[in-house]
Amino acid sequence: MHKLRILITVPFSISIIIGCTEKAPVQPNLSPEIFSIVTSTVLTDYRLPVVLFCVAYDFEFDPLSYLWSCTSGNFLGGATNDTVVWQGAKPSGTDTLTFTIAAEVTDGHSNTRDSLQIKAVNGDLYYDTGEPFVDAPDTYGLYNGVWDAGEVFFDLPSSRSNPAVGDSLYEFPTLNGSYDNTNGYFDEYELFTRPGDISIDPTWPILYTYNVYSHGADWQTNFWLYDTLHSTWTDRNSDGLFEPPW
Ligand SMILES: [Ca+2]
Ligand SMILES: [Ca+2]
Ligand SMILES: [Ca+2]
Ligand SMILES: [Ca+2]
Repeated sequence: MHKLRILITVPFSISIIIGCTEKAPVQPNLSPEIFSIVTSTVLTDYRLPVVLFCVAYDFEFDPLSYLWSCTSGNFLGGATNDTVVWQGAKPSGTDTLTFTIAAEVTDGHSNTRDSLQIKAVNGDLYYDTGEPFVDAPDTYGLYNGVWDAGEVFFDLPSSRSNPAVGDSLYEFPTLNGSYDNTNGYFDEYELFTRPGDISIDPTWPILYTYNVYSHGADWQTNFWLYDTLHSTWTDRNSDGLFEPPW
């Protein structure tokens, strides 16, 4: 009984093995490779779009499809090309928001994913100083660091608006003849002012980087551009242009 079973099964097994070796071997698919995601910047003002480019390759020359995603913000013009334009959401106040941007590439068989982080800031940082003035001592010889009626001040141009964000109401800043105190708004002269060190000279609580007697006439032609000699604001996205936080 046992001898009979061996005689039947052994030739059958050999025929299966021979049949397999005759077939062409199945090549596994090679997944597409993402070499890098190239970005125009990793730190931006949230109002400024960022261009991203996914550098991907398929070693079998399969056609590639792209799909981008982000934790927040929008892809202007779609998210299915190798190059996309992304714009972040608005951070609150002067916060910095971090976004993760991901690209997924497929050759129709398998996917490859890569991502990077972009930080978005809500404008550049300036000092809300009010116009520079000469503080006067009280009867005890002390300076209070704030402008009081009668103290000498230097009138500087201001319009409290900004062409950098397409403000159509922008008017060239003009002198108004009165003292402008700290007001919670951005005034153009605040590109060039910062609180002074009262321990150095208490009569000048606000430092101004141009000649105060010129009343702004000696400002650079384009005062929105960062100027290492005179600008007192922080260019948080390093684009050399002032974007006020609002
Ligand atoms: Ca004072
Ligand atoms: Ca004024
Ligand atoms: Ca102000
Ligand atoms: Ca800037």
